Amino acid sequence: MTTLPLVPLPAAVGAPGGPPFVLDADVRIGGDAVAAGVLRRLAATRTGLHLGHAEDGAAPDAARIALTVDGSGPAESYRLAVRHDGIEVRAADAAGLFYGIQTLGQLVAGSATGWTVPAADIDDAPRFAYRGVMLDVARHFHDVGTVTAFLERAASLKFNVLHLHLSDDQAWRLELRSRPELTARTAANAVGGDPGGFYTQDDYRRIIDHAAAHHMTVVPEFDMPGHTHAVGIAYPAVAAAPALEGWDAAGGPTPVAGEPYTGIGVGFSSLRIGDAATDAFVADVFTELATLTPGPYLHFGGDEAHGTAPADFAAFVERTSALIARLGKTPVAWHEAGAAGDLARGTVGQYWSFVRPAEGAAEKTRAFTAAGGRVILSPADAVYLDMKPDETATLGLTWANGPTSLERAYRWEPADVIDGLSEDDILGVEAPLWTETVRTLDDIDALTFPRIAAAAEAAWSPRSGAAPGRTWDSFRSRVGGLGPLWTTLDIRFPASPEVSWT
Ligand code: TNX
Repeated sequence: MTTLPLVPLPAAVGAPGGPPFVLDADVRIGGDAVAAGVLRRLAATRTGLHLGHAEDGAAPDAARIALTVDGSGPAESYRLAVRHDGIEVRAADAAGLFYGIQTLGQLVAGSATGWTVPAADIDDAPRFAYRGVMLDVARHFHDVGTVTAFLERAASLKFNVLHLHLSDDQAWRLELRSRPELTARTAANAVGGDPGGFYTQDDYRRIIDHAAAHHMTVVPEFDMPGHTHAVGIAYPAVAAAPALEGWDAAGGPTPVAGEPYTGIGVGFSSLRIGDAATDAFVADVFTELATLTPGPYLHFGGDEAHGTAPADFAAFVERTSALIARLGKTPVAWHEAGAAGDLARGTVGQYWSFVRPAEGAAEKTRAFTAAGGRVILSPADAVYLDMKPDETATLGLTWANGPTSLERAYRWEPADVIDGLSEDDILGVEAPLWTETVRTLDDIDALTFPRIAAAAEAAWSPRSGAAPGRTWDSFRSRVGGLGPLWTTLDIRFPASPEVSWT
């Protein structure tokens, strides 16, 4: 049964046997109207069939596909029952119903005689509440259409968070009324001198609305106190001079204060800490970001601040996490921030060291749980989507023990990465796509697929051993069965040789 092409693997899959459900133009969808719209669009894309809606007022079970939120079961859970004479999806909430429909979409099979759905009983709920993907829109700008295409891909694999890395040394990408020079003076820039861009506040709202319609929360990041060379172009008073001693230019240009930085080196820039102008700047940008962002999290970066003195870094982390908490949001920071000053209670840490933690990384990450926060796991050698998938890849980086095969992306267990974290300490899993080498949606697909499917399974499915089919061999054949669906969704996935495509 687990060879059904289902990714992420559901918590429980049963095979009642018997004839399949035949999906043809006579099928009617009843029940929840919003979910019915989602299913109609998915069915039309996958099969070309335009399914009707059961008449208004008709009992949901009069239709042949019934979609119901019944409020039972854990958050985001659903039950899907397929028999030859009908399909029923019952869910705890609207998100669960959306996920039941994504599962149903994966089950639709084509043959010479038409479309069918195999008889099945699925009882499914996520392992982790936070299932994220990240897109770096700072190194290269990605327009609203690209971002929405990316988040739709992720939502179809049951991810529920879109983390946007909105600022870095190269540029600032979100228009702020309080600090208009940020985008005015830096947004045209990008790595390699490529075209830039930025989101107006309307654009940002469109992304948030599109994400919400796909049951995804947007987590915005302004990266500080490092990764701030662009801030110094817009507001020179708040930036320190570039710290270039021992700095690795990664073969590219050397940063010059006040001029665009188009290379991909990191760790040279810093805000000027302990200065009233800097405090006012940080307060302005996060206060405005809080008003623009309905979701509960604001990410303040904190990674690779090699140009910031340790005492200054500690002071910055303390102040900024407290500021965000005062704004009524939960602060999130990369794990380095855990080593520094007192974190505001509940600050979430995002771990980006390896599956086997590098020196000090586990300890820094545990500092978040000690301060009452939880942890997002993004082990770079497993879930960094920007690592080359193999030696021949033209896109991507290799610093995280790269290249990263699909098998390596799959074979890791979230609870085993950091000693001393309980299952409850883990908020979830996030797969970041940094875009030093990534310019277009085709580039995004080429690096993201199929490894995003491995991250989805780590985030959603029971741990290895806790469900039949939660194995590498099952996974590579289940992914292989998704090829036709991904093709109809216009995803330009590379035909990874590690997958048995069908
Ligand atoms: C490290 S991971 C970074 C980013 C780079 C990425 C490239 C992290 C928090 N910082 O600045 O884009 O590596 O893989």
